[in-house]
Amino acid sequence: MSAANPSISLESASYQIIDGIAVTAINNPPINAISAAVRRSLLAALKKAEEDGASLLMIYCEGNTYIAGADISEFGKPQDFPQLPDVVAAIENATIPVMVAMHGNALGGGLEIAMAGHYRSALSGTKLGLPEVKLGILPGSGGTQRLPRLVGAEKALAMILEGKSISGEEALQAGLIDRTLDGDLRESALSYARELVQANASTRRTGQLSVENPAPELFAAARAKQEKSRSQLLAPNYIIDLIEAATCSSIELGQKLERERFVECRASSGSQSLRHLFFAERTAAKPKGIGNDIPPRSIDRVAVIGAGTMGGGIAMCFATAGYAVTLVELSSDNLQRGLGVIQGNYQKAVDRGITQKTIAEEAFRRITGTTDIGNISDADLVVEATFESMDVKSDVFAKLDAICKPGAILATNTSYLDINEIASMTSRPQDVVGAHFFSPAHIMKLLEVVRSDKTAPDVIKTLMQVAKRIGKIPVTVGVCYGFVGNRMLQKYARQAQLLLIEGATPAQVDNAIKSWGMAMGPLSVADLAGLDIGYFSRRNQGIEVGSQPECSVPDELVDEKRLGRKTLAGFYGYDAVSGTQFEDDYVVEKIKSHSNRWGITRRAISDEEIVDRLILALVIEGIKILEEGVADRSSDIDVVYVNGYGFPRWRGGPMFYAETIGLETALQRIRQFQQQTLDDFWEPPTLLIKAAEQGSATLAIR
Ligand code: 3H9
Repeated sequence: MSAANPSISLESASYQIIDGIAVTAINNPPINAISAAVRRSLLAALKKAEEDGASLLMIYCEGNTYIAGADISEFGKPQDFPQLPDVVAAIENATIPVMVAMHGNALGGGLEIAMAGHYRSALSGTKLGLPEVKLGILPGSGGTQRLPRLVGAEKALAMILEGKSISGEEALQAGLIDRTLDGDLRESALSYARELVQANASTRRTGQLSVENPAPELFAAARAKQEKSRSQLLAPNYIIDLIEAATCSSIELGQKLERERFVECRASSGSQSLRHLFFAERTAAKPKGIGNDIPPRSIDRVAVIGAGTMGGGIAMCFATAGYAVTLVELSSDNLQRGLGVIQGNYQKAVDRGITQKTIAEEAFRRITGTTDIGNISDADLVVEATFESMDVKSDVFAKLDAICKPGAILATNTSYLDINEIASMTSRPQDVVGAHFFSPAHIMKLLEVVRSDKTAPDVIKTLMQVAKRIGKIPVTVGVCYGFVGNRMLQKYARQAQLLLIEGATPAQVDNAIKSWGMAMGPLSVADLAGLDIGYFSRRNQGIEVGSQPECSVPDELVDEKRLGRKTLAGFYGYDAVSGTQFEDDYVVEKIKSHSNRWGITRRAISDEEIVDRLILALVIEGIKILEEGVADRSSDIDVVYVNGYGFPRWRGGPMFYAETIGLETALQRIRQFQQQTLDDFWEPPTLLIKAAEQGSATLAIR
């Protein structure tokens, strides 16, 4: 029999004495983030437990997770007291032992609270980590000082620099926790608490431990790796400094330095961008007009039509996530080739240590190949990934309409084609939707979910949920040529071509934008994709060969069979043995001759102009997309760009970047380009003018 006092409420927690043990349960759904109310509740519980003469304070959380971190929505706003470092210090210096019981996600400030406690326990499936670096910050409440004292400098460095979580079992082995719990969290934690009391467990202060001497080269090697990664964020180097400081300084000194660095990182533009994306990605998962009341359809069996590069990658996404997949190809040869590529990709993942062999083999076994499209009549979701031609896709969708069971979702992976037209080939346009994956589909995170005029809301809801299950970041977009990402990319690529004709060289354009932070330059991207892709796309749009300044150079390169990297010649030359890219004088001379052809006097173009022309082209097209309602929100466009097009995360996406430099500044620069180029493209969009006139900091005005 246990003697329990009635439970009392403390703002965001409950408090109860059970058998002389003070038990406090934090309750701040959905993730028990450390809000000001949670901080106050923790201090109140501690004070009360000491006043009540409790033998121990046990802290755990209600709901499906322990504290998953500080409340990031409070960052950038005036902070309410007490601050987290004060709460953490009070817990460590408590006069009675404090035991923390964790489950779900024990992250960031949550783990920092636990490390300040004197005993730590966790359900086996708990994920424990300090992921702050992913938000451009560092642990700001003693994490960089206490983790190395518990698990050693090397493990702490790996955990904090990568921001990856470890399991309860691994945490036990590493010395981060003292006990794994099983079964009911509260009961299991209470029995551990009773054990501690019976054993007269004392207050053990992590801050008084010292860090075992790390290998001498540990920090130099970490700095060298960091240097190579060319990260523009402040946090990684500071983390290395702080863990090094933990090996030789007192906890007080270490924490003082940590706090200073934390505040600096939190205010940095890099962290603001990453926090913007954190919320943007979660908001994008909730398309406008698709409420919680809409039930999703049930998806078990998936079919993919086309076993080429895209189809194979898409099949892998579903199979890896546990779905049974039927892969359809026209000929047995193509099917076997496609299955071979899939198997090879799984093997590569095993060789690189990304997947375990058994998991990869199980996933591959979930894929069944067939050349008979009639075999997919029981599929709940079909993803068509055939050749990008309206004729081919119309034919496939007419067949699907005849074969598939009622209610099956029919998705097309088209990049450019009109999904309203594809849907009209069926008697069930409400079930037709776009599922635009990015290549390589089994790796790239972005999924554009394209809503046609008639797509039913539950189809969108289902696809958004399935996307999350297969590890994608989905964004709902409307129908237009190229949807959001490729439509913007075309304007960006066009500026790159015009810059060449006006005076720049391929390497100058690419280097300028890469130094700014893009993963690759537009001309290297064009060479990698193959110049023939753009060539055929222009012909499909009825644009005659070489008929415009922005396509005369690439059209001529294709006519000369310079198709890019695959032919070792494109905008660049490539070394036949090493594949190394180099600026090719032949191409530079060709570009100059095209400048002459168009009557353009070449001029020196600054890197600043190159960057502004390219990025503001994205911004203009993004704003038009917003005006037309093709994207629900400007933050959705940012999510598309950082996850699908190599836009630097630490700049937050093109729309956030425009807001960062100021909409008035963006407008002025666009007007300069309008005057300078006399190109209608630079006509400032109404939404931008309105936002700038109103002095708005964001594009979220209507
Ligand atoms: C930190 O701790 C700093 C300290 O070192 C020092 C301080 C002095 N704050 O992701 P989900 C919301 S920094 C506010 O969809 P899941 C999220 O927006 C923090 N809100 O669920 C969403 O809201 P909504 C270190 C947050 O199950 C809802 O919760 N910690 C926060 O897929 C559900 O989120 C981290 O970086 C937050 N910290 O994944 C962990 N976290 O429903 C960040 C979530 O309105 N969080 N929300 O859209 C995560 O990684 C995931 O949310 C988690 C759950 C794995 C916990």
